[in-house]
Amino acid sequence: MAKTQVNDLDAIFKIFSYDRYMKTKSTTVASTCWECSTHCGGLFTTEQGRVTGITPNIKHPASRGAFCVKGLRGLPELTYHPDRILRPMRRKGKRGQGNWQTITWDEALDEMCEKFLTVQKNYGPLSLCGAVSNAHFSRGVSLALLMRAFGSPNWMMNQDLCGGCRALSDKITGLNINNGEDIENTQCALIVGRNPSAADPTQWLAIKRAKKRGAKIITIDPARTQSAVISDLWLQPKLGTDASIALAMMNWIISKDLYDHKFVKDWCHGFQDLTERVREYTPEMAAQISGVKAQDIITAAQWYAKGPSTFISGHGIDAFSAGVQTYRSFHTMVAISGNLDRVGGNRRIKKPAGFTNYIEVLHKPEFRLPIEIEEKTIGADRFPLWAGPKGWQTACHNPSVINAVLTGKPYPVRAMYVTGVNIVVTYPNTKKTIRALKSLDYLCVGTHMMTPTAEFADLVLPKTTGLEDEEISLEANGPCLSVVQPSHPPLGEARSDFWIAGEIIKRLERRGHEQARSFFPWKTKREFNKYLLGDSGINYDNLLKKGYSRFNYELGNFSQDGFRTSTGKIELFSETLNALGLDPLPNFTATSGNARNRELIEQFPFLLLTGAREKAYHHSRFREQAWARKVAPDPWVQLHPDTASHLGVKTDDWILIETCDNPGKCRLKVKVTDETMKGIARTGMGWWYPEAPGPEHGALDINVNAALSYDGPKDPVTGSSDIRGIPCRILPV
Ligand SMILES: Nc1nc2c(c(=O)[nH]1)N[C@H]1C(S)=C(S)[C@@H](COP(=O)(O)OP(=O)(O)OC[C@H]3O[C@@H](n4cnc5c(=O)[nH]c(N)nc54)[C@H](O)[C@@H]3O)O[C@H]1N2
Ligand SMILES: Nc1nc2c(c(=O)[nH]1)N[C@H]1C(S)=C(S)[C@@H](COP(=O)(O)OP(=O)(O)OC[C@H]3O[C@@H](n4cnc5c(=O)[nH]c(N)nc54)[C@H](O)[C@@H]3O)O[C@H]1N2
Ligand code: SF4
Ligand SMILES: [Mo]
Repeated sequence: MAKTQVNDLDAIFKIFSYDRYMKTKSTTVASTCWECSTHCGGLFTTEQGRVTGITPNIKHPASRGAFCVKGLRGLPELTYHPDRILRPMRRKGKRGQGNWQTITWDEALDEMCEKFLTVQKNYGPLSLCGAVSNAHFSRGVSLALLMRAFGSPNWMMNQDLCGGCRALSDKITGLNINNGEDIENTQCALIVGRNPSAADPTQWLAIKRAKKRGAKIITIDPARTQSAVISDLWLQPKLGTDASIALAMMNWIISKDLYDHKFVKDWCHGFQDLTERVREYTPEMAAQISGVKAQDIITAAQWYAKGPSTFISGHGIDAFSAGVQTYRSFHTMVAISGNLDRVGGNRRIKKPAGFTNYIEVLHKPEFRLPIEIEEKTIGADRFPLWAGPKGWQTACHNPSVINAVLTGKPYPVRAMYVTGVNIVVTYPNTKKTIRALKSLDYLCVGTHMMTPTAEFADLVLPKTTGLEDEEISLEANGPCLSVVQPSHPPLGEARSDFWIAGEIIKRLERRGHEQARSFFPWKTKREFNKYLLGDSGINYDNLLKKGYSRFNYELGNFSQDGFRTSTGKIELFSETLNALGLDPLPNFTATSGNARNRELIEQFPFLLLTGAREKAYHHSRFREQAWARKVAPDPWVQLHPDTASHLGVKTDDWILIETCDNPGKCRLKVKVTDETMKGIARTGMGWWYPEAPGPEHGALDINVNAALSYDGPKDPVTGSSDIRGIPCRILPV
């Protein structure tokens, strides 16, 4: 994959150097890249209406000069791509046939409003559902509030496949530390299921600086990632067994009296229960479960306990059927070791007093539907901490929505507005997702490019890119606020998700639904952004000038801030889980892959790992860009040399992957490497070819989600499905 220099950050820094920026006579704004949740600060230079230079903003407190090729090339090439959709389009002919008619915004918005009202009248408001990536910048909030304005609590976000287990464990435990790693000051970085060199340049540069300073680096990953290579200690566990390692580390920390007595006494609930629980997880037992040497687990525990240590975690231990308890095992260790909210540890999320973040908007009483309606949110009955009124972001349980569309149970879902998410490619079971979309009465999709999801729409709306919009975001890793600001007006007739929501609200008002406005009181994005800033005292003009704003914060002020749990303490023993009849203590549960029976092992002898990040792509994005396809032309699957020779395949051969519970297949190109473990097929995600025949454009062929099921084992808290550790077989093409 890493064939060209384009993939090399240093080379890019040279091309887009400060010198070149200083010599350019043109307008430059200090903005933020929104292509991924790293949110790197950059200086965006525009000449004759086009962004011609992007330079990392070295002063930005969160990213500190980090940037990546997706922001440098992907973002501008997406914005100026000749195939970018720049006008609203209405379907002509059958769904998925690819015939479109350009229409005006007035026609598009009137149609969308009318169709949604018709479905609302025929099937009730709950039959309307939205879909978005998450409450990331304003698009998630805009979508959720728009659905509420129609009377529906139903919207999907893909966090069950992303960071949902981490977020819920964090919330249940009472930590509030998402993204607050203080890598700059740490003495020990514990990196678990995270591949920062591919996924997060800010984190990766900070880790390299920590290494240079002499901090210990520990990586827990079944694959030899770049962070494993630079680590002082690399633990290579079997897939999905990390909880056993964390529990054994705690066993050691407690039995050797290395925990933080004062913090445990003052602020932790259930230490005695936790002590009992971890007693059985000796390093030897965890070694048996995970395949990692007991001595390595002990060394990791010693280094981590000495601290200050920061826990850096990722998707590799999230988004699977034991995700929450795996995270609980590490999160409780962060607490008892005293690494919470200290210099060099894991900071709690800081924000300026008076500032409102996106998730808080979702939970404000003035924007809520009546509780008896919110309780009907799809999935709230099975996963109440995830979906519905008490849910993390109040969103639905996605696989249950897909089933509701297809079966009408618990009630019909007949119209959808999908924006900022490419669900045909990124949800497991592509065939089923397509079937669901095709069966809808009405589907509207907001997008930049014609994607396999947009192909099934009745109406396609053209979206602004991160070079054309204004947004505010709280960066926990700064901590700071940062701003995205437009480098130029939107091309063509592209509009923001916020604008679209506002226009639909106007139409609802005109049609006699005056209550709709109460869910969306802001007339402009600027007004909304000022609402977020509230009385924080942060000056909007200064924010625009610098691109970021720092604010003062204190560490470890526990008596002032407290913890948002029922006991007011960090809940090692979770009263919330206990009340739901779930295990209140962290545990290790074997995932479907590790608990296989013999028959399954014979038929599906390998384990599939999906989602390894590629530097040139953001999920399914940028597949239309020539540079990216040159860097990474095809979907690859890593196989260990022994596995490859057992199968009789070599690098560049194509193979088919089939998993134990989905009849679909995925075609992938082999890369033989000892970076990955024996018996594992390690691949990425998000593949489709824009040039392949539509409407799927390869999404049923080379997209790994075509081979996965969304109906398998689920995490009991988040309802997350296994997207790795799944028994699979490998067939020749
Ligand atoms: N270039 C690029 N960057 C991205 C993205 C992108 O698409 N492209 N996507 C962004 C998004 S939304 C996300 S969620 C993040 C995800 O990025 P990360 O959080 O880094 O997650 P992954 O790349 O899925 O996996 C990280 C590591 O977990 C390992 N792993 C897999 N299974 C296990 C296991 O059972 N135990 C342990 N300990 N490790 C395991 C994998 O081998 C991999 O090296 O990346 C973000 N950054
Ligand atoms: N098997 C498997 N499946 C996975 C994963 C995995 O590891 N394995 N990873 C999961 C993870 S972590 C994630 S985060 C998801 C990602 O899933 P998606 O969010 O579906 O992934 P993207 O390809 O980023 O799709 C975003 C779409 O929104 C459009 N878009 C981008 N910016 C904007 C905007 O500002 N407004 C609007 N309206 N549209 C915009 C893009 O053009 C693109 O079509 O996939 C999940 N699916
Ligand atoms: S890591 Fe890359 S894509 Fe993500 S915000 Fe930074 S520059 Fe943009
Ligand atoms: Mo994600």
